[in-house]
Amino acid sequence: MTLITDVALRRVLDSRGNATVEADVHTESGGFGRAKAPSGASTGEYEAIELPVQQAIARAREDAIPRLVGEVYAGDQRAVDAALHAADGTDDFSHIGANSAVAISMAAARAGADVAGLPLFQHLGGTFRGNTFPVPLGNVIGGGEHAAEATAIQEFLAAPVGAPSVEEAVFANAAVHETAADVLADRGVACGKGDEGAWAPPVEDAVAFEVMAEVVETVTEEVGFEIRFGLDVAAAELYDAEAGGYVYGDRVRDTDEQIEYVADLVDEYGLAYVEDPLDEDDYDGFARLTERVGDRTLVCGDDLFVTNVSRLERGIEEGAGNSILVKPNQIGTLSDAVDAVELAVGAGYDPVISHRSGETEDTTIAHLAVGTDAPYIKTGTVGGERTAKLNELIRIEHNA
Ligand code: 2PG
Ligand code: MG
Repeated sequence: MTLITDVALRRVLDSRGNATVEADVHTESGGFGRAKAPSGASTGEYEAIELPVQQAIARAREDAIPRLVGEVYAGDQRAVDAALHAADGTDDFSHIGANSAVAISMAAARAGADVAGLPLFQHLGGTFRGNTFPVPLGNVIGGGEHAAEATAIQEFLAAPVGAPSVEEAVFANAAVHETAADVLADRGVACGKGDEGAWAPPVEDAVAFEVMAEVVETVTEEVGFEIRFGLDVAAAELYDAEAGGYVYGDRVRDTDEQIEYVADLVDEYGLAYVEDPLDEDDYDGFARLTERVGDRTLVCGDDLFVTNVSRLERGIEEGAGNSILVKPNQIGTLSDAVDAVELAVGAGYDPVISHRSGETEDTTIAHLAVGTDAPYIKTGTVGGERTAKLNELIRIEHNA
């Protein structure tokens, strides 16, 4: 029996030193699941609402937990997530907080898996998935909202598309990260790291492109399989309507120029992936860019789609992008995240399961990526809260 008998919520630390919500779910037969909410810095305007942690915990205790304890089976994820929605009563989790909701949703999934004696990815639907694994996209150099005085583009990501295994891919990304520091040092650039462990050098984006091109070529030769790179432009953070477009230091690019710029980068550097190349309201710009380069790169919507099926439906209708970033805390529950994955796959969009810049040692997204057979996962290269997911992927690959 997986009837939920107790849900405990508490405040714990995330990787930025901020507070986040941890949930424990217990079931009748002794099943147990624990999960933690992540947190974004470059959050999309249309994301579900993260409340201050103590408020999120208090409201969930008052309104959500009574709808779960003694009422819902932990193994029935749809029922758990429906109860969370009913307890919240809004369309953006602004009453109980998406941080409480997602922690409870993921902890219940873990409790359900525990009772069934299954690894979480199998409980989440991975039984029939075959032997494929997601390609890990790893943040190597970055700036934007994740680091001060660094690149304008938020993330330069290693994409080990030719890796024969997750394990090889994870180590290739770590090698790209390490080699990037050497190449930056050779250029006399000393730097620290941003929120996700990527190098945060005080250089123009053009320098980061040169460094990434050199590094992926070097490491490709070393490992013997193809590594490309990609970007999260996080363009909503650069967009300033009053300034007339996308602000890169002293330079402003209007929408036409931005599309031209990104399309040229795709061809010049053979980019495998471009996330949020345009503002979060610009479906038309996404569609125009996808028309131009969508046959040779992934054009991924993060702030554009916010893991929301309504926004994705509009994107599919308009041909905006060919890929969606999937972050469970953007939408609040695992069921909603899986709905977004299924809608995407049905429309030929590649789902990329993703971490947030503020993370914990929680590994749920590694299981979600494998369980839904997602072709990509974006979860950093180094740093404990990132390696927690990467090492879990290796364990899953090894059936450990
Ligand atoms: C993103 C994410 C993760 P944040 O923009 O894709 O890399 O950043 O969690 O700050 O939104
Ligand atoms: Mg993003």
